[in-house]
Amino acid sequence: MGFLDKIKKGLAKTRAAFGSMLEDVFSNADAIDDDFFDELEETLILADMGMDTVNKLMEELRYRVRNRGLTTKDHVRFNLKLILQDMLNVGDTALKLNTHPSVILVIGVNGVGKTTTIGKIAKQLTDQGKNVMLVAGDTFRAAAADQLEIWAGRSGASIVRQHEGADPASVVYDGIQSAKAKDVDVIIIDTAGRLHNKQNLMNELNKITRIVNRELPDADKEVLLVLDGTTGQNGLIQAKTFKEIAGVTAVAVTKLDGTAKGGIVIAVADSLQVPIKFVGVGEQVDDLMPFETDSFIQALIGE
Ligand SMILES: Nc1nc2c(ncn2[C@@H]2O[C@H](COP(=O)(O)OP(=O)(O)OP(=O)(O)O)[C@@H](O)[C@H]2O)c(=O)[nH]1
Ligand SMILES: [Mg+2]
Repeated sequence: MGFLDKIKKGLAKTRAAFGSMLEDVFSNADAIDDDFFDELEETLILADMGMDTVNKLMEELRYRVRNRGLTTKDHVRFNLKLILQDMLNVGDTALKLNTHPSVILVIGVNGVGKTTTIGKIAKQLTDQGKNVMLVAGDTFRAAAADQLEIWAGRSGASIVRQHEGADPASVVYDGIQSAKAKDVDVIIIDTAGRLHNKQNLMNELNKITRIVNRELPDADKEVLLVLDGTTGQNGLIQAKTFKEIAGVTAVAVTKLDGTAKGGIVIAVADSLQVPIKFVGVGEQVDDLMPFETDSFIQALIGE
């Protein structure tokens, strides 16, 4: 299955809801007037694009209609697409991993899909011939490292883990030493995502980051925030908190196959101003797609 077909399939629920509503808004409009704008606005909000992002988008669209003399529905539709694309274009969508080793620190609240996403990314990197090491920085439960180990097996990555309850920063330290000895290309660090105590989480992530920066000062580092696409506006609030405490450089939005509210991807990119680098569209190893703005918009709202 090609990239576009796969993302279309992954976004099927969103397409069925949002895409068809958008079709209706355009086909029912007699003119590009206030009624049209109101209905469009409502549709975007229902797709979970978030108030702030929708307001910004509507303002820009109205401006263009007024000042660029957009008179046909096709022109307006085309400009809507361009504005959405602009909103997603907030940085490079590819991971920057040019140093040996380079590091991906993966963060996010419980159950969003961190470990699964790590496994899928590891597979993509090993398929490119890279030597990948997974580090079990989620020491909260033994099962977390076991789950990571299964993904290491599936992807051909190595793994560094310690006992349950170990200090995550010490596991990361071990991982880095081992990675240096083994000529690893990419180190991917799993973390626990208990957000109910922000201070704890902040301390833990700070400690991990300090170790990474001290041991690998010149390495390329990505801080990948994983968000569950089905949690809607709640996910957006989590995203803002993590951005504040951890200097997020990349976002993966998972479980888009399970939601009709895929518009959240646009809200996240726009309000965080951090590029979406992956979208998850299923539980299998190849169900994580490197993000492509144009294909995403095409899958979301059609030609
Ligand atoms: N449908 C679907 N399920 C997904 C996707 N990504 C992850 N999942 C599922 O979400 C569940 C949680 O995934 P994990 O990877 O364990 O999440 P986590 O963030 O590591 O969770 P904790 O370690 O408990 O914090 C699993 O059942 C995954 O199979 C996706 O893109 N689509
Ligand atoms: Mg996990």
